[in-house]
Amino acid sequence: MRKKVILITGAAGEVGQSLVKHLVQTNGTPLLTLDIRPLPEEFAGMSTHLVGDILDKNLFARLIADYEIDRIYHLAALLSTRSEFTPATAHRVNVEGTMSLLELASEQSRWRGKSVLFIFPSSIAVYGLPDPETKERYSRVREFEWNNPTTMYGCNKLYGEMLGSYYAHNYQQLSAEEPVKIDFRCVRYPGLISAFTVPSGGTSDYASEMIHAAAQGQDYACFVREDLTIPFMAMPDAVDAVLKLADAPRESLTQLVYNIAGFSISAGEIRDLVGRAFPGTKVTFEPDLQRERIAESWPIDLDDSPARRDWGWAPQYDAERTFSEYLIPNIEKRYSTMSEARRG
Ligand code: AKB
Repeated sequence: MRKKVILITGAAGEVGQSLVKHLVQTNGTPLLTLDIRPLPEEFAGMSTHLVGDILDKNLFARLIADYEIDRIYHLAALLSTRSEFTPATAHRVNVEGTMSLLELASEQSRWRGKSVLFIFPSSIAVYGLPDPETKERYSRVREFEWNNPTTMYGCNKLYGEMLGSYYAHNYQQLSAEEPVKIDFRCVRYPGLISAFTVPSGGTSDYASEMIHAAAQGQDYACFVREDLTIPFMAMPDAVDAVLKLADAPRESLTQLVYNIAGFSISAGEIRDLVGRAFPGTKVTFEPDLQRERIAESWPIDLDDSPARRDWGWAPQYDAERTFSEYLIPNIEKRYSTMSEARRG
């Protein structure tokens, strides 16, 4: 008898940890979590956790044999900066890894005679605005505009979206018998900010790095210039979005890929909020022009009206509330606990 589960890849990552905590409280289906890293101790008993590589074909054969996978949150990915240093590895993880998961979902859909729901987090990195003037003119981009990614990661995510749409609409379209197709759904995330985890390998990381440095009383040199603006989102909204999209009736969706906006903010405005929360911390702007160019090619904001219309998306955290109610209280608790632990 195969055990019915929800599969989460990249579960030890930023979104993964928040999603596991949420699903354990709200969804009765057991969780099967997969990551190349173990989950932190506090997650013990919350899921069946597999430390493994999404490129490991043997691992997938085991998953197919042992589990009935009802839903997949495919979060595993190398982010934009990391991917620029190892583009070929990024392609393998971000594209071939996604292909393996789509094949797994199709195989399970065929076996169950019922679509597997496949949630895929894409990114603002699929966009490529050619210059600051165009970025100003198209300040709130729509899903079909400027899909010209300038990074390996952006290319991987855009192709991942297309692969998901293929498996959902056109998979095995020449076979005599119509196959049971997967139910693929995707959100394009802005930069995400968590109070409980520090990001690694992304270009939007400067926001979290600045906040977490200030919380520890450390000065921070920001690698993008002060007035550079891109959209961000608080982690609770990021988790809420994929849960809401996953629970939306299929017939209410008019597209498979959705922008979701949080708040659009410049690096200087983040510095101001950090300065108010942690008076005395020093933030300087020492742009790394190569990394800055990547963020410069990303939009100022996103038009997320289709998500609002089709599945009732509405972010709960604007910049003010993200800092005052989510980040500052939790980050202060995190670092005071850590320093107490250090003092032993
Ligand atoms: C990155 O910076 O690479 C990610 C993203 C915006 O998708 N945080």
